[in-house]
Amino acid sequence: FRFTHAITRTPSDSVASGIRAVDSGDPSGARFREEHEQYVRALQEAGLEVDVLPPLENYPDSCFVEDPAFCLPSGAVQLRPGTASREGEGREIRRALEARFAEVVELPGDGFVDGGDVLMLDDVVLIGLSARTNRTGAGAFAGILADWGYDARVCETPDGVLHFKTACSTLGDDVILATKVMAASGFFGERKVVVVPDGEEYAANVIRVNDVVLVPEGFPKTLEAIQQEGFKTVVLPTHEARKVDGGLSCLSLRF
Ligand code: CIR
Repeated sequence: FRFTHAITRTPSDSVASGIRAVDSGDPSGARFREEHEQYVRALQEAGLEVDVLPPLENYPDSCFVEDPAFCLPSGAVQLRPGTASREGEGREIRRALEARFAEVVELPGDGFVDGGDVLMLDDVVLIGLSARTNRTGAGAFAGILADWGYDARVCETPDGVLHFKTACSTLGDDVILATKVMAASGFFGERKVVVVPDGEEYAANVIRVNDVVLVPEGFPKTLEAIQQEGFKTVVLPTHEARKVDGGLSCLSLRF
């Protein structure tokens, strides 16, 4: 499968008040936008046409566009992020989805799903329950996926992990990158799992974009492990995103 498009959103200055589990200082909007420009360029160099949506000052975390939507070849789903300050982000991204997809469906019911909790594998979609994604939301989302011909499996995200994909990523067909805890979960069946070395857990969130894997800067052991599997890598700074618990996958919707 090759991606042709991505949707991103420029970080606002209000990202300084973005949600975080542990405070390591506020991110700077200006520095974040510089990192974001490099990110957009890397997606373009990987062959994608990238929509860059304008910043939303009313939504500090809205540059993390992965959470309010999920995109598949069959259509896009407008999700309902499971934290009060982000709930309206689904509405905000809807028009951008409609510009790219013939079918856009809103998550039915009153449950919550953050796109960061959804991992697409070759033949199955894993939905991680978390503080942001509840059973009602996961069930409703699984229903949409079933209509579109995908099998979904609902999994428990390990404790202490914000989103399911904070701790794992798809590197390629049947190859997963995961933290030790996630690797031990059994969620990945027979697939090969490359385990992120201790101390580099943040680097479990990478994105495979066509011929390259985008990897956060500052995690040399993980970088080497990915390269040893034969993948071409591009290293990107995510220092500002990280201050508000964001990673590379969170910053785009790819399809
Ligand atoms: C949040 O807590 O919602 C944001 N500060 C970070 C979102 C990161 N998104 C993701 O992992 N998909």
